[in-house]
Amino acid sequence: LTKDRYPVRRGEFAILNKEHLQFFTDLLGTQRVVTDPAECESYNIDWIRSVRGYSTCILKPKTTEEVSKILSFCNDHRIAVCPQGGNTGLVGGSVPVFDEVVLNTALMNQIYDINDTSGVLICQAGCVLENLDTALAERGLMMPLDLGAKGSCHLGGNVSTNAGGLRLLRYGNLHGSVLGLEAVKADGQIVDLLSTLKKDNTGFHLKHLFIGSEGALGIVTKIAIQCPAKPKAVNLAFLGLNSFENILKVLTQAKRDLGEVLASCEMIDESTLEVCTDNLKLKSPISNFPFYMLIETHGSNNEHDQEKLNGFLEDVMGNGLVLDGTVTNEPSKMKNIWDLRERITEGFIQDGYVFKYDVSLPIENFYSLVPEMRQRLANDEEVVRISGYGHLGDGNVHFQVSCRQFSQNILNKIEPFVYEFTSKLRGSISAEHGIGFRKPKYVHYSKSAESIVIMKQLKEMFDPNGILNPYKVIPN
Ligand code: FAD
Ligand code: 2HG
Ligand code: ZN
Repeated sequence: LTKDRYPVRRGEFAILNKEHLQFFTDLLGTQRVVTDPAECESYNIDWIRSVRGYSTCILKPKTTEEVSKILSFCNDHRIAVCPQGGNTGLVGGSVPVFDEVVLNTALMNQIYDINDTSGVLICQAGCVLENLDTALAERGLMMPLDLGAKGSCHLGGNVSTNAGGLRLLRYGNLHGSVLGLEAVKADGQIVDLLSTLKKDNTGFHLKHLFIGSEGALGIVTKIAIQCPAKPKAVNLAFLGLNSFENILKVLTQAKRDLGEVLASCEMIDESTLEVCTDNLKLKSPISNFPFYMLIETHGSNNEHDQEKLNGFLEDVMGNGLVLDGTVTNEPSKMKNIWDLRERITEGFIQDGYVFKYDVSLPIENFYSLVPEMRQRLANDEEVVRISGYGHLGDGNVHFQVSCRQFSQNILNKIEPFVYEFTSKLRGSISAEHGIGFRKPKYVHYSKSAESIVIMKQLKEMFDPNGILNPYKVIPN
């Protein structure tokens, strides 16, 4: 357990023994305490198969009270705990590093209330995002967030990572839409912050500490979230362009011409689209271009929206900014187009090993990492592709370098260069995926020394024994 798989040492935590396991099975029953090594495997490996732990015990509580009793016991006995939702996280935060007990929220999947008038949904943390969206659709509502991992990720995982996704441009991030939450601290104390109010300035806004804290301060158990009306009209355009300069012009014009109906503005470069067309054999509705944009509108009147969208498209195609494009409001065609964007992560895995960077940059510099890195790695034959895509409307690029297999040589050429580059432009080295296990030592590129001290003080206050997600989020 202490062997040097990663450049970290196992903390002074207890090794799980029979008495510990007895406590867990007395509390949850044998069915909800997984110890079979084959069954434990999938909880130990992340979605992109980039990190693995060696946990021999997966706990599946159903209630807040059970979470509280587990944490109180673990805290008293110095047992390290890895909180886990759908295990779709991309920074190694959701799987143990060594033998931490995994506390998985899959069975905490109750929807308590959907209020048709206020649009507030209250549910447990383990509800799968897509299931919530389906339940809301029957009531004319939808989740304010959408991401490619929707079929697996849990709302508690989304809240804990402050997930962004494909419609943040229109509906904002979770600091805005989460109205309240309930969390359990490391010592088992239940913190009730489950407000459903839109306005509540009664002192410090404590819920925000749990939104995006990646399981380091507590386990989120319940959430109240503001859900918008499901749009009556949805239209999607897929456009081909020949330069990033033109992408910026089209973005500016989309914001002006589409105004309040603009819901998504994503971009994909040619090399990224190929992971879908070549690796996954998906079909693109238009021929090949150096860049593509997906622009989705959400509105309440299809005639009005189409008029706006068509006017905008006539303009950007007429003046040569967009070379080709297709527009649809047919659900199956929209799904085919969104697959080209949402399945990129899956497609990249087939290249081999992927060095992933999730960066916020000033919009003019959104794509600048790609040409810069192509130059730096021009003579490296190990590289399969260097590409960029992502949430253009939010200034969040997903920059990727894929190789047939992991290469220390390539890694040394990318890091810390990519972080220095981002920091110089006052960007963020993690726009939406978080810090997890992969990035604590790089936090200083985006956070001042004083902020890091406060992060450490908060960790000490919420989790003095450091049992929650050790080795992650907080820099040494
Ligand atoms: P997990 O992966 O299980 O956990 C993530 C982190 O949160 C871990 O540190 C874990 O310890 C902690 N955690 C989980 N549940 C809790 C809880 N209840 N209480 C406290 N801590 C908890 N992310 C985006 O932001 N935008 C995207 O567009 C996006 N698209 C994706 C597409 C694909 C195909 C994939 C695989 C991932 C994508 N992600 C995206 C990353 C990931 O899906 C999100 O971070 C998601 O929010 C994680 O949810 P999860 O339930 O899988 O959490
Ligand atoms: C997306 O926007 C996700 O598709 C995943 O955030 C990005 O795989 C990635 O790096
Ligand atoms: Zn993303």
